[in-house]
Formats: sequence, structure tokens, C-alpha cells
Amino acid sequence: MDTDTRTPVTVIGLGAMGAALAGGFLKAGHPTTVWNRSAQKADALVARGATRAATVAEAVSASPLVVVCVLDYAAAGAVLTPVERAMSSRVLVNLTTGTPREARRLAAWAAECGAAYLDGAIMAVPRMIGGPEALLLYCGSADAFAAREGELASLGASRYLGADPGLASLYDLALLSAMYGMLGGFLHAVALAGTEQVAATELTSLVVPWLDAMAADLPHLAGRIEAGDFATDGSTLDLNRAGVDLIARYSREQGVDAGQLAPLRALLDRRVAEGHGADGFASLIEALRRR
Ligand code: FVH
Repeated sequence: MDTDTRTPVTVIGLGAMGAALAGGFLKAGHPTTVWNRSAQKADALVARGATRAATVAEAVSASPLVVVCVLDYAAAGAVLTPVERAMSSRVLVNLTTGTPREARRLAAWAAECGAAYLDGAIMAVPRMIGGPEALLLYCGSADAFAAREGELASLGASRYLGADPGLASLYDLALLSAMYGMLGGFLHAVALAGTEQVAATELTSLVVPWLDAMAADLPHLAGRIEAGDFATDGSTLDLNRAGVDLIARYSREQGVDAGQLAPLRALLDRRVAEGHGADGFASLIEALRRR
């Protein structure tokens, strides 16, 4: 690939994810400068054609597009604060996981430096980077996104959420919450089925289509939540409470920890105690919002 015509890119932070991001840019033919606190983590990338920067300032100065992916925002601040002057006129893309508040604070710092800022969230694991299954969410400067969308496409599919630099973190934390709910439920299901010698892979062949079908119904649930329409359209909170109870009771009988269901059971209890037992599942959102 002809790297001469491609935009130079810098990647700061070469942990599992940062190294994958740098690899994605290299694969797409971008001259790629890399920096990591522990310098040896750049070795494999340098062997593939990346340039090792000796300092963060050198890394930032090497490219108009600077991508940062370190452990957390405290680490990002520690790395970036000393190179404020070099940051001027760069597009800074921060892909570190954090809260919307942290992202907005870093965006304000970038503005003071004269840099355009994009905050991002990576909905992928490192091995997916550069492939079609990787989705990266972006927010912040619309102009910067329009200008750098082509380079960012080297990492995976992109979705721009809006100008508020806190949006990508907000979506990230919400999407991760949905994922952890699913993973926790899956592990409990595997443990429960395992007590009767059903193998995890065998169970999973039915879990996947079941969850696919339930996922397809989520827009309907979302519509009801938005409309404040809590009337039941299938199963009531009373019925769901009895179902959760049954799973918990059988789990205990089988020697499986039922704690994963406890938070949902607590929400159901509260809402039913308040007289909403005949409502539909969307009604539970009210119990969550009050916390
Ligand atoms: N790995 C994943 O699957 C997830 C997918 C979704 C997004 N996350 C987020 O990406 C950020 C980086 O994650 P990572 O997987 O690369 O994490 P590590 O392999 O643990 O690497 C951490 C890097 O951060 C550097 N670092 C830590 N503290 C500092 C500091 N004070 N100053 C400078 N750099 C720091 C660390 O450097 P070193 O220890 O190698 O010297 C690594 O480069 C993260 O926000 C995930 O939530 C990944």
C-alpha cells in the first residue's frame, strides 16, 4: 500500500486496545507514530512499520490526528497535560473509557489548547479492530469528524452521535450496562443448566435465538417507556415476579447462587408493593429512576 499519500496518524497508549488501533492504521497504510509509557510495547508495531516517538510531545507533533487510548482519564490527563503547546491545531481523538463528565472536561482542555476534540467509545474487543464488526462511537467537533472520518474508518464502522463531547461516554456506559446484564444472566443460565448435565454449548444453541427474539422486541419496550404507557401487553409485573421467584427457588435447590436475580427481584417487589402489579414490564423504569 502507498503510505505516502495517507494522513500520518499518532497513537498514544499501546495496551491491548491501543496496539490494535495502531495496527488498524498501519494495515490501512497510514504512516503511524506510536508512544507508550512502557516503551517496549511499541516493539511489535515498529517491526510492522510504525515509528516510535521518544516523547509524547514528539508523538503529538508527528501527525495532525492524535488518537489516545490509555487506561482511564486520569492517565490521559497525565500524558496530555504536559504537551499542551504541541496539541494546538491537532485533532485529538480520545478513545479512553470514562464518564461523560470526564469527557467534557478533557474537551474543554483541548479547546484551551487550540485542538479540535472528538471523544469516542469502542464497542469492540481488540481483535475486532479494523474489521466490519467493530463499531466506534464518536462525538464532539462535527468539523473534525467530517475531516477525519476517512482515517477513523481504518478502525471499524463509525457512528457520530453529536456535538456534546459527553455523548459517546454516555452511550458507552449504557450499552455496557445492557451487555453486563446479558452476560450475568447467561452465566447464571449456564450454571443452572449444568446442574442437570446440560453442556454450556448445548444450552447456548437455544440461548442465542431466544435472546435474539427478545432483543428484537426491545424497540417496542422502548416505545412504551417513552410514551409512559405502562399497561400490560403480555405479562404483568406480578407474573414476572413469580417467574423470578421460581428461578431463584430452583437455583437454591440446585446449589446455584441466585444473587444475580436479586436486583431485579427488588425492583419488582417495590413496584408491586406500590400497587403496580398489574402493569407491564416497562413500569419497572419508574423504580430505577427514583434511585
Ligand atoms: N480491551 C478491551 O477489550 C476494551 C474494549 C473497549 C474499550 N476499552 C478501553 O480502552 C482503554 C485501554 O484499554 P486496554 O485494553 O488497552 O488496557 P491495557 O491493556 O490495560 O492498557 C492500558 C494502557 O494505559 C497505559 N497507562 C495506564 N496508566 C498510565 C499512566 N498513568 N500514564 C501513561 N499511560 C498509562 C498503559 O501504559 P503501560 O502500563 O503499558 O506503560 C497502557 O498503554 C481503556 O479505557 C479501556 O476501558 C478496552
